[in-house]
Amino acid sequence: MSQRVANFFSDLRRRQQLLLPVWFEDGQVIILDQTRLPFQEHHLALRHVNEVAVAIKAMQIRGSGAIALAGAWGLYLAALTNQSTPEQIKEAGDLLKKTRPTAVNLQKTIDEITRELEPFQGEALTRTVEDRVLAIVQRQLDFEIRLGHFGAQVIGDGDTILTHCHSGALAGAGYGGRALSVLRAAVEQGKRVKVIASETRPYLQGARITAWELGQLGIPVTLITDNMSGFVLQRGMADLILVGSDRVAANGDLANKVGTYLLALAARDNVVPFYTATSSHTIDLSTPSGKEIAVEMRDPREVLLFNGAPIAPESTGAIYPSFDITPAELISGIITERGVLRPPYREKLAWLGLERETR
Ligand code: RI2
Repeated sequence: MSQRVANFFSDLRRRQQLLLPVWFEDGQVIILDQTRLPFQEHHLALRHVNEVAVAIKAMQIRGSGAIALAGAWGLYLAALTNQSTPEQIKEAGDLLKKTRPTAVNLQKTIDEITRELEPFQGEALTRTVEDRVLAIVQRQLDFEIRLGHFGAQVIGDGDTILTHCHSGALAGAGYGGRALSVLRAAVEQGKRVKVIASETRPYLQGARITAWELGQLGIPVTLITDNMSGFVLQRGMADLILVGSDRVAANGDLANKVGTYLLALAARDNVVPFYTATSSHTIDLSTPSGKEIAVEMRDPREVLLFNGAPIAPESTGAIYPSFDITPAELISGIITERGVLRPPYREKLAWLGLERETR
C-alpha cells in the first residue's frame, strides 16, 4: 500500500466524528460488520476482492454509498495483486456489480474506476486505480457535507423527522451518508431535532443501525415497527419524512428500501412533506422511470427467519423485494449536493446528471 493511502486515512480519522464504514489498512479492506450492530462493533479484514463481494451480498456492509466505496477498495485489492491486468480488474468489477443491482452508485463507481485502464500496466495501473479510488472517497465525503448543508434548510428547529431504513454515515463515506447528513448539519446549525425510526424488517437497519448511529451523534430517537408509520403521521407526530435513495430515475421516481412507497402514500394523505436525500451520483439518466429500475430480489428465507429462527409454518412461501419505487409526484423535494430540487424534476435532474458527467 502506498504511503498516500495510509496518510489519506490518518487525515480522515483526525476529523471529528467520522464514522467510517470501510477503509484500507495493511493491504486489507477493513469493514465494520453491520450485521452485528448494535451489540458488537466487529471489524472484518478482507484480503481478496471475492471476499469484498461476499460481504456486500451478505449485507455486512450495506447502504448505497458504503457498498460503492467497499467495491472501490475491492478493486484496489485486485489492482495490488501481482501482475494484475486491466482485464482482471474489469472482471473483478463485473463480479462486484452483480452483488447488489439496484443501488446505481455501486455500478457507476465500478465503471468510473475500470474505464480506459488498457494503456496502464504494473505500477502505473495500480497507481491509476489508487488515484481514482481516493478521488471517489473524497468526493463522496464532500457530497455528504454539501447535501447536508442544503438539506438542513428544510428542517425546522424542534422538528421530528421520520426516517426509514438507515441512510447515515455507515451507509456512506462517514459524515452522515444522505438522510443523516441532513440531520447532522441541522444540529450543527443549532437546530433541535428528534427522530422516529422505523425498524425496517427484515434486516432491521432502522432498529439496529439508525438508532445506533443517532446515539453516537446524541440525537434522540424513538423506534416504531414498520406498520406504525400511518398512525404516527395521522396523529401529527412527525413534521417530515426523510429517506435515502438507491437510484433516482430520469423522471424523478425513486428506488429506496422497500416500505418507502407506503410511507410516501401515507405522507401525501396526511400532508406531511416527503424528502429524499441523494447526490448527483445516484441520478440515473439512462433509466427513464421507476418501471425500468431492476429491483433486487433477496432470499425469501430472510423473511421467513428472524435471528435464525422460523416465524411461519414450514410450508409458507415468501418474497423479499429489497426496494420499492416511489413515484416522483409523491416527493416534495430531492436534496442533493447542489441544492434542494423541487418538482417538476425531469429537467433539473437532467441538468444535474449531465453536469456531473462533464465535471
Ligand atoms: P443511502 C439501503 O438499502 C436503503 O435503501 C437505504 O435507504 C439506503 O440503502 C441507504 O441510503 P440496504 O443497502 O444513504 O440497507 O445510501 O439494503 O441513500
